[in-house]
Amino acid sequence: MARPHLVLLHAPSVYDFRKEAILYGPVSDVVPSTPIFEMYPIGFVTLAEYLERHGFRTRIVNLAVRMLKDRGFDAEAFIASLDPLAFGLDLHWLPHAQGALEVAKIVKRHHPQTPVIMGGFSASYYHQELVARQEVDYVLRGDSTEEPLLQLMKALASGGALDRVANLTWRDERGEVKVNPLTYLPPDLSDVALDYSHLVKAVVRDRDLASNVPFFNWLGYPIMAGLSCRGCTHGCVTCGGSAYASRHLFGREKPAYRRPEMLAQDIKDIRRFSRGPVIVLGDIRQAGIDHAQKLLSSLQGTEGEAIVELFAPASREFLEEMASALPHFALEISVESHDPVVRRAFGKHYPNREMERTMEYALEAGCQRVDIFFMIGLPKQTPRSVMETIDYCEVLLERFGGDGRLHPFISPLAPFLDPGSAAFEEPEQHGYRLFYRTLEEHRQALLLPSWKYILNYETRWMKRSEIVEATYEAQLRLNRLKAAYGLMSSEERLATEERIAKAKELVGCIDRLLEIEEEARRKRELQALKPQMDKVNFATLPEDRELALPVGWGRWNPFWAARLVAQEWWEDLKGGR
Ligand code: B12
Ligand code: SF4
Repeated sequence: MARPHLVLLHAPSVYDFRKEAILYGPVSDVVPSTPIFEMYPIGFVTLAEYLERHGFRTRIVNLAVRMLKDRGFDAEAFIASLDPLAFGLDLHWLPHAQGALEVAKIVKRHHPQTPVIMGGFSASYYHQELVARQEVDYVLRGDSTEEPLLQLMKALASGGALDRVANLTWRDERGEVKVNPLTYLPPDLSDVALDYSHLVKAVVRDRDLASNVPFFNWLGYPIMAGLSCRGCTHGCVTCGGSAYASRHLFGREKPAYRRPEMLAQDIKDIRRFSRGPVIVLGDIRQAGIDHAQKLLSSLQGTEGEAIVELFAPASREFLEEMASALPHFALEISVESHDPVVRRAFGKHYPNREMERTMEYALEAGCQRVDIFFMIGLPKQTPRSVMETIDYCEVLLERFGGDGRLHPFISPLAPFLDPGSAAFEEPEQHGYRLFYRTLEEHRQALLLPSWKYILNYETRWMKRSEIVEATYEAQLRLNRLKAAYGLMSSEERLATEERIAKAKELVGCIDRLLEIEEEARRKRELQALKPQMDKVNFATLPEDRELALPVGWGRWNPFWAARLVAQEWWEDLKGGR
């Protein structure tokens, strides 16, 4: 195996999650990860592809999945065994503040001379605080760092000047922090490729399946993404990727779009080797309806499950076009609240009837599934309003739920209000109160024993304890409703109910233990609760955590995968690797 130039490491949100006694809460209920957020940013795939295209061998190591899969996996020894020219770590999502910094420290302990590069949305926000730490050498800012990372790798390989690397924050020989200008901000996505075949080949090249999988259950549910844009035209006040945040953080005035023909090709390429679902990230109408129609006509009749996001109501004609292009399409719609006043305060401006019509048109057009998402912790939202949202779910299920295609979800805005979002920057104006602001404060908060204290905010309308209580109550009621409408079996309903009851009990226990003044005893008693906490934290993980290829074999096109594997073996042989 040849030595990689760059190793991209993805840390769990809390490095020592296997030892720390923490009740993470339902923070990852609507994403494929567990609460330690083991999924790496898809940017890892575009970064790796870009660097390899320009001659820099890049290896992805999902430490979080490896630690989750194998309780005995020694992450530190593994890091010590690597020997690249540089390490890259994502601090994309702020919930990784503790894990990513701890991994950076381990890297420095074993490789004091090897540069540590960080990137991602949160790294961009906290770039100065990051490079002031000894364990971090460089931060690349921006939502598009493929080219700046290549410039940095070239400079590191040849001893070139660092002040010319775009978007770089670094320390000079005197330890002074330098912030290079944000000069790289591509206006479109023509130069990046979300090429998953790179992953398949890397598995063969590095003889390492577990390090490459994007999240724990990916082999069983191999969802892949098509990227329609970077940035967003919308202004949701709690979102760190909104138009407001992109402008302030990256100087992005409008999103960078992938050309429709290119995006259609990306999706068809995925289809060649995977029969799993493809999610198209970003509402495809953001660049205008013509752009969306061009994409749909290039996709005409594409088979397989395609998940499409809608950020606002859609017309009947549009949904019919969608059905003709993607006959097995599913929709994801975040309406946030049943109450248009709350929704407006959040930054979404449409009445319920328009979205209800959208659901009706979609289902009539043959949409396979409509997922509707509601959130807890919003401006102007009270505990009572949260319960009324569940009443509204019943109204929707009564109207559309007959054949099981409509699926409502409710989850808390947790663990953190996004840095860079309008609500984080101007909390009082949006009715928020922040408990933590700096990176270090968030890092420390992640080690607190309950999500009630990890939450970095409360609102004028709900205290942290009310957010926690309303979440469990709403999830309990929604669970019962879903069982009544045949969306889950009675065994599933009972199992979820038991888990929620256990979680509520643990929140209370932790509160009581936190009153113990003697630190050693407090820690000991919290530690004694860890097995029960983990039963709730990782309830969705199988007991037997082996990852093996055949798990989701039916979802793969074996001929195409075999072709990619053979190609890589051939390259291996030719290159004498
Ligand atoms: C798609 C998306 C998702 C997908 C993730 C797909 C994936 N694996 O990346 C899903 C739906 C699963 C998701 C989940 C979550 N998300 Co999200 N997500 C987005 C969204 C809409 C687009 C991001 C995107 O596609 N970017 C394009 C890709 C190609 O680039 P990228 O992955 O960002 O990587 C580039 C740069 O960030 C940077 N970079 C990243 N890592 C590194 C590392 C190094 C070393 C370097 C140099 C550069 C670098 O360079 C990359 C290439 O240019 C943004 C909002 C927005 N409009 O941007 C929110 C956003 C990023 N998500 C956010 C959050 C909070 C979450 C969750 C924590 C929510 C939750 N509680 O469940 C989870 C975390 C999941 C996990 N890790 O397990 C916040 C992050 C705010 C913050 N600063 O913390 C955002 C900004 C807004 C939001 N609230 O949704 N998300
Ligand atoms: S939450 Fe709102 S602002 Fe953020 S990416 Fe989604 S639609 Fe855009």
